[in-house]
Amino acid sequence: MAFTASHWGAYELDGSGGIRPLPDDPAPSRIGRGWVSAARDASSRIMAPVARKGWLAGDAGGKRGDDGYVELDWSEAFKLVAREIERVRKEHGNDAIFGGSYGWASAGRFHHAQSQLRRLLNLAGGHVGSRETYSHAAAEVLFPHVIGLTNRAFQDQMTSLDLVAEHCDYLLSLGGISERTAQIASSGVARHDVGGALRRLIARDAEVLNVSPRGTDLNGGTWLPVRPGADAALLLALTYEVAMAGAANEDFLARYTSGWPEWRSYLEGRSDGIAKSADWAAGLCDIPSDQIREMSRNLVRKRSMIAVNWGLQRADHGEQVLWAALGLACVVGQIGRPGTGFAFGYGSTAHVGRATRVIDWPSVPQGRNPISDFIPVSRIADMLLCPGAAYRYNGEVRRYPDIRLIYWCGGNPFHHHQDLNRLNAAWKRPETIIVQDHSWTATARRADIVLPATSPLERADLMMNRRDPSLFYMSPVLDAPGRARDDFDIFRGIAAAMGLEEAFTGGRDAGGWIRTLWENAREVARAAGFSLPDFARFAEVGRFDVPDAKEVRIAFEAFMENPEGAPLATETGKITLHNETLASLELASCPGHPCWIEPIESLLSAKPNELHLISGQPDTRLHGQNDRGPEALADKINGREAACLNPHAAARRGLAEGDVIRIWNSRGACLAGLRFDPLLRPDCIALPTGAWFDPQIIDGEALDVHGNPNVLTIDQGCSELSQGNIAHTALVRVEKWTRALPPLTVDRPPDIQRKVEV
Ligand SMILES: Nc1nc2c(c(=O)[nH]1)N[C@H]1C(S)=C(S)[C@@H](COP(=O)(O)OP(=O)(O)OC[C@H]3O[C@@H](n4cnc5c(=O)[nH]c(N)nc54)[C@H](O)[C@@H]3O)O[C@H]1N2
Ligand SMILES: Nc1nc2c(c(=O)[nH]1)N[C@H]1C(S)=C(S)[C@@H](COP(=O)(O)OP(=O)(O)OC[C@H]3O[C@@H](n4cnc5c(=O)[nH]c(N)nc54)[C@H](O)[C@@H]3O)O[C@H]1N2
Ligand SMILES: [Mo]
Repeated sequence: MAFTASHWGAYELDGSGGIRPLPDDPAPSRIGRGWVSAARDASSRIMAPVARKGWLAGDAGGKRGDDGYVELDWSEAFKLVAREIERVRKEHGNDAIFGGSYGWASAGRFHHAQSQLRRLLNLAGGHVGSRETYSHAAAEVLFPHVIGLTNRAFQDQMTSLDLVAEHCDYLLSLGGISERTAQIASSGVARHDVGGALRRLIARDAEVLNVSPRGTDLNGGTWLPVRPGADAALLLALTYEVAMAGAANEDFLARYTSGWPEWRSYLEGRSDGIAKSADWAAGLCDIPSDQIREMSRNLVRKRSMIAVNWGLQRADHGEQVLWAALGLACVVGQIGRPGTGFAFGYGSTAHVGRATRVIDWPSVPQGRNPISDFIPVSRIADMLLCPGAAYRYNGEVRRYPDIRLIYWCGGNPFHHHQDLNRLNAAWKRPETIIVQDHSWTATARRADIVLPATSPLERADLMMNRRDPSLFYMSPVLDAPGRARDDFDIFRGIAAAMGLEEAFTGGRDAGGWIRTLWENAREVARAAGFSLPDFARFAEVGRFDVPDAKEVRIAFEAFMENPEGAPLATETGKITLHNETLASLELASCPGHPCWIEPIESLLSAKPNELHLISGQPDTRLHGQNDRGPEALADKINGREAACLNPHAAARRGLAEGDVIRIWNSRGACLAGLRFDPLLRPDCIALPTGAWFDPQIIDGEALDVHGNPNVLTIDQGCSELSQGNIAHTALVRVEKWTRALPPLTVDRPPDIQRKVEV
């Protein structure tokens, strides 16, 4: 059997150019339905290497996004890129090259776009990189301080959802546990089983609370429509009420935590005169105080799990909600038992809380980056706009580098970044921008040199995900379109033009690398106690399932069993509820214990008619990927991304389902199609991410005519600690669009001149 794989699932080849979901995947993702057609869509695929006309003529970047291209031969493209990298190195040094290149690229182990890019740039003297992710930067920076674990290590030991399904009686879920987001797992997924665990839990008559502005964030249970951005207030009040009722688990707190007295003193209002009671929180989080008190009793009385999704910390002061939820779980004192305690990210991807062995499969060696400079990943526009400026990050004062050349491969900043109009201005500043992608994304349309990569459907590879027990040999499904080449081949050509070919390839072609990775994987398997077939056999059968892969886990288990012998790597060896290191930084945006800080924008300070924007992950695609495929297109209204609004909120504004609406604030405006959703707070609007950014000037105003929420979001770090993005913190207004509907431009390639001339 032949297979292929993606971040949203693994597939069998049907033998006639198509794919079908695995027969043993209980809930295949809808994203896969749009995949092959999106890859075949000639109007959105990059067919040949091109260079921007204005850039060739020496313009300074001002016309990026608004210029034509000329086609190049591959050999010319290689020379041009090599020459640019060498010029910038010589004139400005390697710390003027940005190779952070954040993004999800595709799932294969060998053709991993960022690994290939970094392998080349590292050989060429290095590059400025980036730290953390857009997914959960606040957690990545906070967790090492307060639990002594990286987010990755914590995820690896996350209490198994199976145990929650079996043992938990009271699931307090903040932001829900959604099968929409559980369609995805970075590096590939063979089974979608989050929904099954939830159904088993609900069938046991466990009480399940979906604390979220959207009722659809959890399938089943009771919906508590919290005011977005105010969950931290709810969590502080729950903690306060548990403590005031004399129900805090003092043994647990003494044995496993430090700093409870200081935090308690804040909760009681000794530092600021405000007791963080249910009565105080009700007005903030919009959940009645009686209900908060009842919840506080249930958390203690029942076997309870407090689960926070990733989205909650993608917000202003995102650290607080996480730390407060962890603190509450400590005060309740059920961490370390099966199915109870604290969890982060159930449902945010398919693998969080999955009860399978974690095995570290080999990957492409990236080499060593001689340049140590980096930025927190979402500070990209700040970096480009303010070279040399000082900023704070995780206890340091740092300065932004002066970037002259950007190389982006496998990511789409004009999808993922906030305040895209600001990024658009910042993006004009570097001397040269090189983008390598398979599709004409908004980022590719804003590059000076664009190199066409193959998509994973057009090459062989391996799916080996450390959190998934099924391994696949990925067979090509389609021929590469136009003159597209795989990333490895492109970098090999550039490396050759720089005299680095042998060092880059290590003497192997792509097939040789894939075979080598497999041989290394066989070693890993041997050490793990089982054997993998030889390469020829694996390529033939296409799939291997790790034997006895089931492994249920309880977070913090070793520490709980032996807090002195297996202390956490925090300042006290315990979970810190007050943290001296953080307190000593004296950051108003992230003090030394979990606290309430009103977000920069929220419904608490909104003007009449303003709505809170929820720009979560799209159901029909992965971010911007497959947006030109049929599954995503069929979901649009009049070709515009669909925004959901409560029918009452729509009626008050004279809006009907199917209308095209304009959503705007001081940062920007976009069009969207209107869909009704009664399970959404009436003061919120939900516009998923991922519609390809299509900014146009309409009657003198900048308008994204397609429906990308990132023209509306705020480009600011969530604190001076983590500097994570705050995508979920934004207010907007909405009105009916009554003027002529501007046609999209992202449905066709930019203007390309087929003349070969450099
Ligand atoms: N408003 C708002 N914004 C958000 C979020 C939010 O919640 N709200 N979420 C954020 C989060 S969590 C994330 S992770 C980011 C995601 O942001 P990104 O990861 O940047 O989004 P993708 O669309 O997945 O971009 C991957 C790109 O890689 C390309 N690609 C795929 N395969 C290959 C390959 O083999 N080679 C090459 N060269 N290219 C390839 C794809 O065509 C695509 O353009 O968005 C963030 N942005
Ligand atoms: N289908 C699909 N699945 C995906 C992805 C995709 O692109 N498509 N992307 C993947 C990636 S990269 C990531 S990082 C994960 C992200 O996974 P999540 O972060 O869990 O997903 P989001 O959709 O950003 O947010 C989930 C829900 O949080 C709720 N929410 C927003 N703000 C608040 C708040 O203030 N309080 C409360 N209580 N709830 C709030 C919203 O109602 C939203 O529906 O998803 C992954 N899964
Ligand atoms: Mo993400």
